[in-house]
Amino acid sequence: MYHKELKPFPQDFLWSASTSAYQVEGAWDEDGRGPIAIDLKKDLPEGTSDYKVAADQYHRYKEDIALMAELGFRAHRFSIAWSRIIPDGDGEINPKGIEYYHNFIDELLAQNIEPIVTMFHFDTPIALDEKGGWASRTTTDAFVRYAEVLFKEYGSKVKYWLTINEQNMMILHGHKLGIITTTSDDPDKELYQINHNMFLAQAKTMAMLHQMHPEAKIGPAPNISYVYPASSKPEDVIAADNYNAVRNWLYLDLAVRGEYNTLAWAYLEEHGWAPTIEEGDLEILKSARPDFIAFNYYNTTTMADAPLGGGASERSEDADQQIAEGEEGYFKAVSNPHLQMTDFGWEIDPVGMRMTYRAIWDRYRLPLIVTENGLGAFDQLTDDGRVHDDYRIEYLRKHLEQTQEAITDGVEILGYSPWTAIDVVSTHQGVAKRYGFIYVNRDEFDLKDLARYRKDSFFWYQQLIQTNELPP
Ligand code: BGP
Repeated sequence: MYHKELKPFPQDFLWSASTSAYQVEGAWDEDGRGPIAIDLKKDLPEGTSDYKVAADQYHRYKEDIALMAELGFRAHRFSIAWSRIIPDGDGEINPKGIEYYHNFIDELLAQNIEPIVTMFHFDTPIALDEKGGWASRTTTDAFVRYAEVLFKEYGSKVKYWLTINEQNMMILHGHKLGIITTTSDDPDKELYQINHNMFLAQAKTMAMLHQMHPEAKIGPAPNISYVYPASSKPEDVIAADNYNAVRNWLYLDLAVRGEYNTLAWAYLEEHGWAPTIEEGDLEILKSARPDFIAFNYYNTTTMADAPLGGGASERSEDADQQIAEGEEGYFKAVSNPHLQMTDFGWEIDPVGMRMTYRAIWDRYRLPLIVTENGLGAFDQLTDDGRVHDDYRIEYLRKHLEQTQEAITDGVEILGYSPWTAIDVVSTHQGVAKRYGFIYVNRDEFDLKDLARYRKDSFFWYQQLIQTNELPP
């Protein structure tokens, strides 16, 4: 298939960029916000900042939104911190937290920027962790109550809702990121119970929004990336297919079809990790339907057959949300020799993004929104008050070219919201790993003046949004 003419981006395409509360807001113990696990984490990777000040957006949101408006965002994806709204997760509602997000959303709307709200981005209130965390249905119920508060407060202002950010990465890599706590002596079994409880919370929440605000839209936001076989060897293809089931389709089959993926379920049973399913659970899972699928995409994964004794991954030690762990006897994660890597060892695969769009669309036929994609790099602020991040422009351009290819292939895509609108603290690699269009003047431990600077990518994205096409 060869296209001479690519279809244009739709006129109402949601050009956006993303952040998450704990990575951008700071003000970690102000105005009644309750603590989350990562606030108190003692063993942050060496040399990396904590999240207590982050980009200080809590105090500077007006300035940040003015910059977003200047850039031309049509939408902005951000998350609401559960522990600002209900500090201990399931107790009293905090009026200051409610007010903050009213102000934030009103400011976006005043600038004609459509809010895309993530309800939960890695930040379980610690008081709930102490009651058993997501392994307990106390947390599931608490989440549904929190969702109800959000829908009552903001439901008439917010059209696009995302339930849970990267549930799959919380299950597969949550320990490494310090965002999931397990207490039992069979942590993997506990993780898949956590997973099940999150699916229930998500399904109930989607059904509730549809009832309370039929005009609003809601979807899941996992990290989806297509899994390639290392070769055409049939055993490699089976390994890749199995990992696709465990990494990707388990999450979307539940969110969209309300059922466990067969291959993933077989994998869970074989390990003794199948969750306890209580009476009524399957009906709850079946009762909900998302309006769209949001997904985060950074790169693909490549898997080979994994005979016992052959190791699980070429890069087990580096494993994180984009460097797969693999599992001996099941799938062995290997590097893809056709791809380059970022400064942080993540493979770069724009064509894989087209493949990922196609795979999700083929399977579910729901409109898609990209809620993360982007390049983490060691940006340098230069004397002219700019960051010359041509490498980021290149990265975004290539992924958007493939997005246009996918649109031309017939995939329905509603919007693109790269990571990040403004520099934030990375999940485990500090402040130095920057993604933003807007630079924040601080280092790992020196907060400097936290001033904002426009990067070259800011002006590039501005032009793109103005013209609705990739700049020449
Ligand atoms: C995703 C998360 C984000 C995020 C991004 C980049 O997994 O949803 O919260 O930070 O990846 O990852 P990192 O910060 O590790 O570079």
